[in-house]
Amino acid sequence: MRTLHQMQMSGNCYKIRLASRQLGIPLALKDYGLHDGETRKAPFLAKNPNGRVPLLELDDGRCLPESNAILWYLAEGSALIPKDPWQRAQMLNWMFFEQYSHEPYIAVTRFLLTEATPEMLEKRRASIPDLQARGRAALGVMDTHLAKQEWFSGERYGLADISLYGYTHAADEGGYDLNHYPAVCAWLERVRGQPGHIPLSEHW
Ligand SMILES: N[C@@H](CCC(=O)N[C@@H](CS)C(=O)NCC(=O)O)C(=O)O
Repeated sequence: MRTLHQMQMSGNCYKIRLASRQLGIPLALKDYGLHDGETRKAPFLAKNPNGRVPLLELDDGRCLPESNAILWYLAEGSALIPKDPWQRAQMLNWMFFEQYSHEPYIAVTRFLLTEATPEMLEKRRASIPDLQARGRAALGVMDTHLAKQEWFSGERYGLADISLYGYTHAADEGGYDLNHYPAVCAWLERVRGQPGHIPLSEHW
């Protein structure tokens, strides 16, 4: 069985657990602690020189890092990826947006405010207002899009929704007030209502 190297509280890892559950793809989970440094030691670096989870390890030993690449690999050929080339490109557009304009702010503020050690928090405390301003800008972009359309690409739920849900649903933990983004709130409810949806806390 394929193994997901993961941290339970990571939104990037949650994306993979959620998609694999909805795709009916079983995965073995290998857990790492947020602060144990295991992903920066030789055995893990041999699998992913970038030292980060999620990492998908196939039965033949091949390893794939990067949450959105793993999502793409697992969902290939499924209804989570639109068939239409324009909609597929839109899906990628939002998945790149997630990695460049959203996750570095929303995930990082959540990490600093809920998971960082006191030393880490002290070191980065001054950067939090700027990170939050950028995170709010990302939520605003999402809200504008979702006021016009139900899902991020095409007429149905897909990978871009899973990718953006990973950290958006927990944005309040990073100090964001989601009530300012009504279309985002309505979309979060629609995502939660999808068959096979699991919460971030669910482990198996
Ligand atoms: N762009 C990567 C980000 C991966 C990432 O930042 N992973 C964090 C957990 S969310 C991690 O492994 N942190 C441990 C470390 O950096 O040592 C992805 O989407 O998978």
